Parts: sequence; structure tokens; C-alpha cells
Amino acid sequence: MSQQITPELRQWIIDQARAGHRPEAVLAAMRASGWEETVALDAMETTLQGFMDTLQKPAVQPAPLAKVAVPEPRLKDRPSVVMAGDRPVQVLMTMDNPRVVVFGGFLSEQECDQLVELARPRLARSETVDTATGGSEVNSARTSSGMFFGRGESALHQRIEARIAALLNWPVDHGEGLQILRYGPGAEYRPHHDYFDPDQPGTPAILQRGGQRVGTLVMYLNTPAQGGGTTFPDVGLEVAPLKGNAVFFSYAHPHPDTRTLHGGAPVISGEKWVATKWLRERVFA
Ligand code: PD2
Ligand code: ZN
Repeated sequence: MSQQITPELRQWIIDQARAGHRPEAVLAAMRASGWEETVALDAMETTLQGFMDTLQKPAVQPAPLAKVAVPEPRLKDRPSVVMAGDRPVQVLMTMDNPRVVVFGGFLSEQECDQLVELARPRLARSETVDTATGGSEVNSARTSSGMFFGRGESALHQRIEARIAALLNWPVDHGEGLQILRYGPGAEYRPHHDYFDPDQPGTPAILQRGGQRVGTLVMYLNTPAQGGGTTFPDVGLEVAPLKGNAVFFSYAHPHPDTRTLHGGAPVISGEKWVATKWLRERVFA
């Protein structure tokens, strides 16, 4: 008479495995209770393989995160200097994961000073977008203040925006207006991601205009005496804040696995001024 592998037998085999009994012991127990060796082995093999598969596969597979095109400088031929529209810019450092590129001499001294003087009378306590509501909230950093310029609001802005677009191969109309931040002594920008958190209820409203942020260019408008570097804690990287230099990073999907967590380290002495350009997936009108 042929022996049947019943659901009860399968469950019993799984229970033995769960209880930590070795396969040889389970086989011996089956043989002792009259199971033919080949049938017992077959039952164990098929049952345990199916059981291992259920352990490895989560019942609900997370939806794969859609990757999109991102801004990216043309660095395939490893140039030491790239032409960014109207200005040659040095390539000081590149990293692949996270994608980070540090540029030297992106802005002239005069352009830095002009941005600071245009922003100074318009500064207010720094705000960051609150994705819970879609509105704004004051950043917890102690003495930082900031403002947003409108895109293309002066010839200076247009020139710098065109340079960013040329450097990063990303259309001017996909960029937000420049944000200026001023940090006093002790001020910092705690580590954060620049993309909008997909799990926050306010995010869909924010994404209506231009989609996700996919890249950031932080430009240093002065050189603080001490402190104020831009940090990437996931990879132990700190970019020195040198006047006219800039750090670029991109994130193809809004997830921490992009390793683009970054912050502004506390300014120890002096002050720190930066201009930040955020680049969106689509036209930001
Ligand atoms: O000022 C910085 O170094 C910094 C750090 C992190 C700026 C930003 N984020 C930002 O503007 O998003
Ligand atoms: Zn940031």
C-alpha cells in the first residue's frame, strides 16, 4: 500500500524543524513509526523546502521604488575642470554611493558677496517645509536664518541658474529658486534628507508642483573661521565650506538607501552663508 503525505504529516515535519530537531532525528522518528525511507525523505524535502520559501519571502512584497533620471555632471572622461556654461569649474571630489561631487570655484568671490548682500535685508528665521501639513515650520537650529529668491529674479540669478543647469544637465525650469541660509556661531542644520518623505500626509500636495526633489547643490558664500562643514553621516564624509565651492548630491528615489542623509555641522566661530539649489523631477512653475 502506498503511503500518503498528508497535510497533518507536513505540519508535523514543520513543527519538528521549528522545535530544533535535526533532519536525521526527524527521519529516524518517521522510520520508527513505519514510514518507508524514500517516502519519508521525499516528504521532508518537499515540506521543508516550501517552509524555507515562506520564511524568505515576506507575505506582502514592498512596491519597488521607482527610480527616475537625476541631475548629473558630465564626468565620464574624468575631467579635472568642467565648463559650466560661462565658467570653468574644478572637480575636487566624486563619490558614487551616495552620489556626491564637490566643485571648486563654482561662484566668483563677487557673486558670493552679491548674493549675501541681496539676501541680508530679506532674512527671516529659517523655515523648512513641514511635510505633515504641506506648510512651513521653523527649523530647530538655533540661530540660522534664511530666505528664498524667486527663480530668475535678477540678471545675477539668471546667470547662476544657467550655470547650474549647464553643470548638472538639468533644465533651469526644473529648479526651485535659490535659498540663502545664514548660520551664526553654534547654529547647525541637523542631518536630514532633502526629498519629501512619501509617508507624510502633506507630501502629495507638495509634489503637485514639480514632483520630487532629485538633487541638491549647496554653494558656500563665505568661509567660516571654524566648523560649518556639510556632513554625510552615512558615509563619514564632511565637505569643507570654502567660499565659491559647492557640493552636489542626487537621489533617484526618496529613500534613506540613497545614503544622502546630510547636515550642516555647527559653526564653531564666525558665520556661515550658503545658497542651496534644489532640483525637481519636472517643471517647477
Ligand atoms: O548648509 C549646509 O551645509 C546644509 C546642510 C544640509 C544645507 C542644507 N542641508 C540644505 O540647504 O538643504
Ligand atoms: Zn539639506
